[in-house]
Amino acid sequence: MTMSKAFPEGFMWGGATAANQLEGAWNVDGKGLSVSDVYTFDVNTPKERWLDQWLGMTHQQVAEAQDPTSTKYYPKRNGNDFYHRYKEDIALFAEMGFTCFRMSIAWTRIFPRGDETTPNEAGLAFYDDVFDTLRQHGIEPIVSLSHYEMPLALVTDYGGWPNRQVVDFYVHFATTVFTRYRKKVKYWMTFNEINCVKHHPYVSVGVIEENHPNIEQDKYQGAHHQFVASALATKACHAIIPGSQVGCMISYQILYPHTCHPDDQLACEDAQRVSLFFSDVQARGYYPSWAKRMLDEKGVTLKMETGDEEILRQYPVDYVSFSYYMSSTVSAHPEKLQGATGNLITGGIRNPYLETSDWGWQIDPKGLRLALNQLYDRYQKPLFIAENGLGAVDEVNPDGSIRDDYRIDYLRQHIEQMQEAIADGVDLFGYTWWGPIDVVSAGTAQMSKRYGFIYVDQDDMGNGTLARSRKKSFGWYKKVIATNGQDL
Ligand code: BGP
Repeated sequence: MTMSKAFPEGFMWGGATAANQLEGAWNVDGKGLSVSDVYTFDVNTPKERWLDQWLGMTHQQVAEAQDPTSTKYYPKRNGNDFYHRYKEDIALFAEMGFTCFRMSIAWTRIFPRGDETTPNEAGLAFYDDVFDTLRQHGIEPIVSLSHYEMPLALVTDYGGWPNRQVVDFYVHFATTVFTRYRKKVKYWMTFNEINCVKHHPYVSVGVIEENHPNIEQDKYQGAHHQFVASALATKACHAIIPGSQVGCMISYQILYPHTCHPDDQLACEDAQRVSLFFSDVQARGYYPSWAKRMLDEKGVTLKMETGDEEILRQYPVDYVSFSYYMSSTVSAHPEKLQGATGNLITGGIRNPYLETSDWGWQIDPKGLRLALNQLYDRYQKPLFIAENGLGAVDEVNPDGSIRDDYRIDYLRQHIEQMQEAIADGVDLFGYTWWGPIDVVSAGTAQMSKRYGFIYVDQDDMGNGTLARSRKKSFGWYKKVIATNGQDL
């Protein structure tokens, strides 16, 4: 048998985005406020505290953001103005040869508060036109139903996902868009990075952490409701759109034990379980054997309704998708270690064998091969890389060119490892680079943390012409797609 490192025919190449980081037009055509629209950006925050701005949303911030006279800067409200420029942007994606495009529907364009019965026609019409434009260019849309953007009213008036009623609101939203777009969208994802509730319960399950008596209880109760909602949405999608494919989406980092001490290995295994717990339930259709102990140790007692377990079992996802940016190192005693990076996402421990991005994310292409193998072994379901990318500060030369060789290197190395994983036997059917056009960063709300092949002229405070231009990586990715991953 000859080993092939070729990408399968029909492999899907493209880019990934989220409505709240991209669209702007936050109060246009009937859109309501989402959790992401109230995220402020304070330029004076020191770099190592950027993430905290997002993690530590307070009740006061949420209240201020609803005050129309507030003068604070809310970067996600601007996005990069895709709402008005999508035809131009999609034409640029088509020029690169994209065969797919991952995007999300802003729930608040369809149901501004989340609890309405009748959808907002203007919101539905906007996505009709986006999907039509994509299809005219031969680009397959892949749509996330919820990418860190639930309606704010479901948080303020209902307490977010810990409230069971939110399951019904979500399923009504999902069913509405499945019905409307049944001829236009075949691939769906139910929740973006569902396992990130452990880092940021506010945007994930709509829970404000401030002065919270038992946040773990709310995080996992909210997650349980999302599992049920995801299963019910999968059921509805299959009924409404024959041949549709519904996936889960997790944030995945390969974890290495800091040393070969068994305690570090155990800590590593524990950390991985906390992460994979979510896709275990969604892909296998049941809670893993160790879930009870994990939840007990967190002081969580889940409330399940009769029939929930049956729903999970009957409607698991069709495929597993994930974001992959970096790997992390785990120690049983992180407090004793020197050299912590201070980056919450990387767990605070530097891996001496890896380089980091400017934001401390540890770049590890071989970790992607490991991730693909681990997830495929575990689930035996088709895999899709929903996000991967390098956030960097780009310099615009006087002639307007941007030579982002660092981005090309990152991409090349990760594609090589995808080839290795495919040769290992992994069933990988697509890849979407995060932020193919510069968008507002999810974690830092900066515009200057850029991932794009397409540059957007806008700074961190929203100044700029919003003009689009091609970076060097634009032509490079185009060539990769044209050769189905052979010319790297
Ligand atoms: C993922 C999110 C995206 C995205 C990306 C990069 O966690 O799903 O929304 O933005 O990370 O993160 P950041 O924008 O913070 O650099």
